[in-house]
Order: sequence, then C-alpha cells, then structure tokens
Amino acid sequence: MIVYYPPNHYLHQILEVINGVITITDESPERVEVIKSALQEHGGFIFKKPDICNEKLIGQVHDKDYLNFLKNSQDWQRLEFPSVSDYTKKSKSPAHFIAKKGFHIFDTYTPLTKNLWLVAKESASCAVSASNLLVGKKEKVVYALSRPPGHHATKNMAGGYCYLNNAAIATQNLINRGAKKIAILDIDFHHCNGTQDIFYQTNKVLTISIHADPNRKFPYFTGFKSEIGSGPGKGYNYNFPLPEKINDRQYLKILVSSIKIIKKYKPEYLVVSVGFDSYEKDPICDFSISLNGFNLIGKELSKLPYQTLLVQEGGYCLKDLGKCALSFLTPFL
Ligand code: Q9C
Ligand code: ZN
Repeated sequence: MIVYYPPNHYLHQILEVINGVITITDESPERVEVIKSALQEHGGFIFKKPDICNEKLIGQVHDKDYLNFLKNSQDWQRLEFPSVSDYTKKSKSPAHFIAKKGFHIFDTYTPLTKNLWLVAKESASCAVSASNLLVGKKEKVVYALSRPPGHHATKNMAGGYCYLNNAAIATQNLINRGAKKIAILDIDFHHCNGTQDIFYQTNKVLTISIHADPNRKFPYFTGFKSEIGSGPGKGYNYNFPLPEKINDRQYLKILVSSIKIIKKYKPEYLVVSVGFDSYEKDPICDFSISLNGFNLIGKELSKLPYQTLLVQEGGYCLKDLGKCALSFLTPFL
C-alpha cells in the first residue's frame, strides 16, 4: 500500500490550555512516527512524499480570510492562543490579530505555530496526493498519514488540533477531477464537525460520522442525529452519537448500518477519516474498541468495491498506535 507522509510535520509542536492551565498535549509528533515505524517494520507499505497541492484547491474548501490568517504563521515567535471569543456571530473576519484569533479558532487546544502554513499544507497535500492515485483506477486504496489532523477544521475555523480539513480538500480534488458522488465515513472517536460544515449543503458528498455523544465529549456543539444536511444536502449527512464503553460488537453493528447507507448512495469513491482514538486504551477517549476490533473494521471496509482514500485523523495511545494502524490497515493489503 502506498502511504503519503508529511516530511516537516515535526516542526509543528503544540501545547494546549485546559481550564486555564497550559498543558502537554497528546497531539505529539511521535504519533505519526510510531505509526510510520510500525508500517516500515511490517514491510507491506511504500512511503512517498506528497506533491504540494494547489492553494486554489484549498481555497475551494476554506475561506480566503481564514487561509490568510494561517499563512501569517512565519511572523509568530511563540504559540498563539485565542483570547477573545466572537460575540457578534457575524461572518466577516475582523481586522485585529487578537480578534482574528477569536474569530478563526474555536478552542484553546489548537494554537498557531511558526511553521503552521507549511505543515498544514503538507498534511493536506498527503491526502490530495493520495486521492490523485485513485483517479484513473491506479490504486484501489491509498493511505495519507496526515498530521496535523483535519476533520474538526471548518470553512473558517481551526479547532480540535485541526487547521486544514485534509479529507475535505482531497474530496474536493476528486470532485474537480470528475467525481459526482463521494462518501466520507468518519470513524474517529470525535464528531467531524468540520467535514460536516463543509459539505452540509451538497448532495455530491455523503458524510457519515460515528462518534462519542457530543453531550459527553468534544466538540460538544455538533454531532447530533438531528443534523441531516440542508438545501440540496438534506438527507446526505448522518451522525451516530454513541455512549461510552462501546465495544467491538456494538461498534460493528453501527458500522454495518453506515455501510448500508453508503451502498444505497453508490459513491464513486470512499474517503475514510480514520481515528484510532476509539481504542480501549486511548488516554483522552472512552470507547472500548480492541486491536481485533480495528482489524474487523478494516476487513468490513476493505471488502467494499469502492476505491478508498484513508486519511489519518486522531489517536493518542502512543504505546499501541502502531498496532492499531497495522490491525486496521493489513486487511486492505
Ligand atoms: N486533552 C482529534 O481527535 N480535547 N481531535 C482536548 C483533552 C480536544 C481531538 C482535551 C480533542 C480534539 C483530531
Ligand atoms: Zn478524535
């Protein structure tokens, strides 16, 4: 399997503020290094550097003001956290940097770093380069080992360790290259509020997310069953919020229902936002998916007839992340 790896991701190192306390984050560079080592040791994976993607493509998914805000990263000498929250609920990016941070970042877990534009673009480029290998039936499945993750990033906001929505940008690339119907299945522990936001009004993309009940876990504001899409997108967004301690058998049932919805839609491509934070030993999450569970999930998805783009999202159990990735990925080989 071909794997796209972001060459400068380690330049992006963050801290997070939790309840006013600056704290070591679980979103560390080691996450992708651990996965990379496990895949290299296995031997069935070929690593490639991404081609840096067109900024016009990124601009089809994210607002221009937001991208300009991220681009100014060279100027930042330290981590920049938001200080004020936007109280106007208007849609225009404000002029002052303090206000911009409040407008374009929705939590205190996702600071700006000095190399952000470079590393965020490389992360998105992994997903885009991988998607390009699907076009023309060159590959059945390609894996983007993206970092930073992407699925919480909305059209104009960073959050949940995400800045650019890698899966959404790759999906837009497939649309630009002729695809009329694409299904995105998000199996990260957290609701994909960003991906939902970006494709909420279109029927060209079916978005399905299986995640922790937002009444209990981040991102708190979205991920409810009632969010079904709007306008032409009505009926093309599905959320499966779940209680804590969900086990393999219970998860597989929900996965099978999601697959039924995907089959009915008949997409040309399947994009899977893969998070290993539903793992039983994840330090910040509360599902009970085992290594065998990831293997079963991988088996179900690999059986499908669709060309598939796998995009890495979350997953924080450094000790077992390599095993999680191998359990999930080997059925696709
Ligand atoms: N340290 C992704 O999995 N929660 N983002 C922070 C615990 C934020 C998760 C509090 C979780 C964001 C891509
Ligand atoms: Zn997550």
